[in-house]
Amino acid sequence: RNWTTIKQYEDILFERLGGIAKITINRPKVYNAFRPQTNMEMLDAMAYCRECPEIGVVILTGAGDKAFCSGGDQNVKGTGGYIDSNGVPRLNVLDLHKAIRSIPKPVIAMVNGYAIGGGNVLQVVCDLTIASENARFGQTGPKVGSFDAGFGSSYLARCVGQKKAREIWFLCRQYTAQEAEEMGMVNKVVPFDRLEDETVEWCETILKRSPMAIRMIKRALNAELDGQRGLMEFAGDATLLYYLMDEAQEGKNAFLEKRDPDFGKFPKFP
Ligand code: 2NE
Repeated sequence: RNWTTIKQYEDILFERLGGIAKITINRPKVYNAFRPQTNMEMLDAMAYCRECPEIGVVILTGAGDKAFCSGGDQNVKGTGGYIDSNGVPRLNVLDLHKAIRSIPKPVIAMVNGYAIGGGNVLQVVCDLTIASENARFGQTGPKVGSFDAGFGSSYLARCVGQKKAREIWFLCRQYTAQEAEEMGMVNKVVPFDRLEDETVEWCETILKRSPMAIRMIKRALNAELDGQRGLMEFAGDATLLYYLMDEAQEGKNAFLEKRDPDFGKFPKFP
């Protein structure tokens, strides 16, 4: 496939194929563990995807055939968080979770191997997950001195149920791709050499659908979990739709033309 590079980074690849963007964590020596810089680069790429009107869907994956992402890079974990090049401790993968939830376009995790710890949380937070047969899933926090009590717990439980979510976190076991699919953590499992084809096919199908309809559905499904922030994002899109109507234009035009608005001509739907 002829992916073209959108922008060069150190820790990730950022490519495009028509309306599909692909972000690949490219740190195979550490099984695609992330450091603060990795997350900053992914945030930058996500911001590009959000702004670019031609991009309709984003794939998140890992380089190679071993790992999607093995979570936070334990080599740079220090006191207070993952230490970046300025010596500042951070847990900025949480900003990436927010960006994945907030971007009004589907984000698909293409899980090509281990999705462990913060790597599993990343795939959980994505809208859809397609995994290869060799993929393995699991949390390790309570084994290695960490936990994700955010989306990595609450949204995981929405996907797999409360009992299974507690099992995943309390026991820190690994699960096969098939087990992950059966428990509702993965949409589809395919052989490794089919992974990208299958994911691109899903993307192409999504790209044929109404972008506004998909946007509103993502917002509604998020709002159910995201409380006031979810409602705010949903409301923002309701306002966007209103701004596209003549009725909203009439209010603005009347103000600029220094006259009373004539809203009487607009229908009052049942
Ligand atoms: C992923 C897993 C299960 C793979 O096991 P295996 O036996 O197939 O490979 P190995 O030898 O463990 O790993 C291969 C290389 O990748 C490095 C390893 O150190 C090893 O390097 P070399 O010895 O060959 O030089 N590597 C793997 N994961 C790494 C990591 N996270 N950081 C740095 N180097 C890593 C196995 O490797 C594994 O269990 N990895 C650790 C997973 C883990 O505990 N991640 C952190 C969880 S905490 C977290 O991510 C988190 C959170 O809980 C809350 C918020 C944010 C983040």
